[in-house]
Formats: sequence, structure tokens, C-alpha cells
Amino acid sequence: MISDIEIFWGSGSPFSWRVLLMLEIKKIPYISRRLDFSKKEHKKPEFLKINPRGKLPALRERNFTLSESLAIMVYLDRKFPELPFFGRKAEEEALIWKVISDFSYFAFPATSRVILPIFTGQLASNEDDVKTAAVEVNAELQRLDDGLKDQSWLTATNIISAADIAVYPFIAALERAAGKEIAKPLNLGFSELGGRYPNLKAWCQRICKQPGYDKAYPPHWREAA
Ligand SMILES: N[C@@H](CCC(=O)N[C@@H](CS)C(=O)NCC(=O)O)C(=O)O
Repeated sequence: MISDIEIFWGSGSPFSWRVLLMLEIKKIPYISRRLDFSKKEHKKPEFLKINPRGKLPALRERNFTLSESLAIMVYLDRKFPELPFFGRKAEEEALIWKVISDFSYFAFPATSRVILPIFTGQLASNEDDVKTAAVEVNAELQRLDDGLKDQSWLTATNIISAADIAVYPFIAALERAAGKEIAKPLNLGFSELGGRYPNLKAWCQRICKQPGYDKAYPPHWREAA
């Protein structure tokens, strides 16, 4: 199917991954525009016209441009309502936003304090802070694990939703970061997610089985496993 939806994204960006997962799972046709962080393509004037902040992801559909992963997810869900990712009923939509808000306010700050220094080679100078943040991250992972004890998805709907897609890339990034050789000696507690958080691991595996998961997976993660 021909599409006018262009998606600008970067490999390994959890925010980009949210959008790509949604596009693939909902089978929304799109034109992929991968930008290379190492070449600073996201800071070039041409892209700054689409997102003046120079951040990925972004969407362009003819004259309409949009940044912010959650806003893009809402836009796509409205345009392609089959398999709704933001629920059908008021209660469902509210609970999906509750999970996303919880994650954004309580888990994301500590999560980024762990993953950024590890992925950007700045662990040595931030080791103490990474360890402190990891304590907070573990508390949040425990909450998620407890919540998944009796349900398959992060909200009690019996289908995958935007809540799962918004949170998953960060959990995958945490597991990958903690499993890196340089991070292993710190024993951050989530390099083998399933050992401590079996419900969360099972949820990750359910997401991995979603259609299009492989296509959305960060390509450079495969190249440098
Ligand atoms: N709140 C934004 C965050 C976007 C963001 O921070 N993207 C990162 C990649 S994960 C980025 O583009 N960083 C490049 C830079 O800041 O130079 C969203 O949800 O889309």
C-alpha cells in the first residue's frame, strides 16, 4: 500500500522504537527514514525543519509534521483505529495513560541515568550514580513484575496496548546495558531479567512474538550484539 507517512528514526533510540513497534504491529504502511546519530543527521537543517529540537523520532505526512513519540503514537492510532492501542472505553484509555505517566515520571529518570552512561562510554565517571539509579530502577521493575503476575499486558486489557509499547524499549535497553561487559561487574540486577523478574521477562517474550517485532528491532544492536 502506498503511504505518505514518513517516519524519521534512529537506531537504538527507545523513543523511536516505540513508534516503529506500533507501526509494525498495527501493520501501518510508512516510509522509513533512518537518520544516523553518529553523522549528526538529526541536527542537519533539513531535519530541524521537521523537528527544531533535533530529536528522533518524528513524523511527516505531506505538510503535517510531528515530534514526540507519544504524540506520534496517538496520531497513528487515531488514523488507523483498527486494533486500538489506546483502548476502546474511557476506563481503558485512562489506565493506559496511567501506566505511561507512571513510567515517565517515576521510572524513566532513573532508567536514563543507568542506560546513557553505559551506552555512551561514560560509565567510569558515573559509576556511583549508575549504582544509585539502579536501586530506583529495581524498585520500578519489581512494581512492573508484580503487576504482571496475573495479567499478560501492563493494563488489564487482554490485548497489547500503547502502555506496553511505550515501556518495552526501555526495559530492553536496561537489560542490554546491564549485560554489557563494562557494566557486568556492577551487578545492576537486571542483566538477566528473568532471574529476578520472571513475569516481566515473560511479558518481554510476548512482545518479541508480535508481528513485525524483528523489523522494528534496532538494526545496530544486531550488528553489535
Ligand atoms: N520526548 C521525546 C524524546 C526524544 C529523544 O530524546 N530522542 C533522542 C534519542 S532516544 C534523540 O533524538 N537524541 C539525540 C540528541 O539529543 O542529540 C520523545 O518522546 O520522542
